[in-house]
Amino acid sequence: MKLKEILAQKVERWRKEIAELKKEYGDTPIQEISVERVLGGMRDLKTLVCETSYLDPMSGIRFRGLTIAETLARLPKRPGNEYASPLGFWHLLLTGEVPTLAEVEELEAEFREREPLPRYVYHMLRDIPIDVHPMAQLAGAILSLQRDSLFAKKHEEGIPKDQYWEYFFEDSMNLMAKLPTIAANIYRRCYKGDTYPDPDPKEDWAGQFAHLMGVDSPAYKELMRLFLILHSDHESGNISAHTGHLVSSGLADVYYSTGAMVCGLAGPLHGLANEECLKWILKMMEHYGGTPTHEQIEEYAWETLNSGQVVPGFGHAVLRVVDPRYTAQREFALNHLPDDPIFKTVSAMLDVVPEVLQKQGKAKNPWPNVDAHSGCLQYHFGVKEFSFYTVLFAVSRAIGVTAELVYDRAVGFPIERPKSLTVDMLRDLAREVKSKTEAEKRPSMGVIKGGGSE
Ligand code: CMX
Repeated sequence: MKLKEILAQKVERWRKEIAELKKEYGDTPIQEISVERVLGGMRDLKTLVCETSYLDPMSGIRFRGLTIAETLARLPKRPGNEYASPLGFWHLLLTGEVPTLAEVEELEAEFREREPLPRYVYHMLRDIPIDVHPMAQLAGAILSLQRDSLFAKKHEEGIPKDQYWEYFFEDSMNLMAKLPTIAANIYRRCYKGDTYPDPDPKEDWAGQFAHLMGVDSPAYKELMRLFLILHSDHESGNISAHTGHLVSSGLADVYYSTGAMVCGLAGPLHGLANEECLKWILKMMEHYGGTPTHEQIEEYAWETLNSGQVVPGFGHAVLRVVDPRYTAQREFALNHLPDDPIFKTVSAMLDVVPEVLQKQGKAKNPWPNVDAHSGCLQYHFGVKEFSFYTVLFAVSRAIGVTAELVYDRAVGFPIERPKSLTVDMLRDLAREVKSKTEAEKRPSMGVIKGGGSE
């Protein structure tokens, strides 16, 4: 069955589920908010709904209830391939169902039809100075495609609200089909002498991306499949996913929302950490003249911390264990590049850096995250241009974000509009609540019979 038809069958049930939840528990409080949470980036506040994935602090990400290992095992693969196509994975995120190989191939064919870029996008990319960061180029190219948004057009014509999701879905299909071509175009223009391989109709979506970048080794295409699945979705509170969700809540279409998501991902504490981490490793290797010893990594990590910087690739706002996305990439490396010197350094960092961070005593999570590993794999296959790494992350994150956007419009989530207070108001409110709570806790003064005052 076609993906859109499967979705159409689900939408009614999703709407009913939300309506029932609201009716039955709408005014039930589920959490208290402390001042620390308000000042601390809203950590742990349960204020978002995300159906595509859930992040458990101790066991990591689950996509539609499946761990990474279960996801990789259950998605159908082309015969001879090590990893499944990310398009089958997109189907899973969108619908909650594992597709058949035939359904994935149908989606691949539909993407191929929607793949060609309008000429003006090529022209726009040609005119951007080559030293504009590839993430800014990517955001610009995505925004330029907004011209063709079906949702924006239909909304202007006045379609009813219950049809919004259909055009969010169509826009997502069109954008996702074009993203590898846009990203590869940025890569070839910035780093590969402005030369471009022709698309190969036999490739799947991920293989085509690698091919258009000019990296045709079968192992790299497998890495691309794995990478694009792993980086896609991490529930909806992270900066990039949340930005996409927030922007679309005002009914900005998929192009605006995904462009905003890309901008959110571009910060060094978020997606750009993959670029930062490999830079950190290579600088350390250069500093010590080769693969560093454990003692040298320890020294270098302390130098970084003592100069007031973070060790990129370590720590996480939610996770409290080694990121399973790191582990999945490590398994790939053990299979495909066990002797790579950068991989050996990444492995040694796992032995050393968490202990250093624990000794420093600031980071709540000293373990490596996804970004500690991804750069080393790209570098191994000749993709040595760090500034491009977050673009790869962004193409993957679009898989998760577009799936969330379609769901958001299907169930008709309203505009997001939390309340803000001034510092004085927050202090006054906190003072009032604190004195009330303390008064309630104080033991009541019993009346002493026959005593003095009443
Ligand atoms: N190196 C040094 N210090 C770190 C650290 C690290 N890797 N991770 C956390 N800390 C510090 C924080 O900077 C913070 O210090 P201050 O109190 O001086 O502000 C303190 O430890 C407490 O932070 P936390 O509650 O443990 O972590 P946060 O939720 O505030 O931040 C994150 C999470 C990811 C931004 C942080 O761990 C970090 O900066 N890591 C390095 C950058 C990185 O790898 N980012 C990628 C994350 C994955 C992704 O989103 O792509």
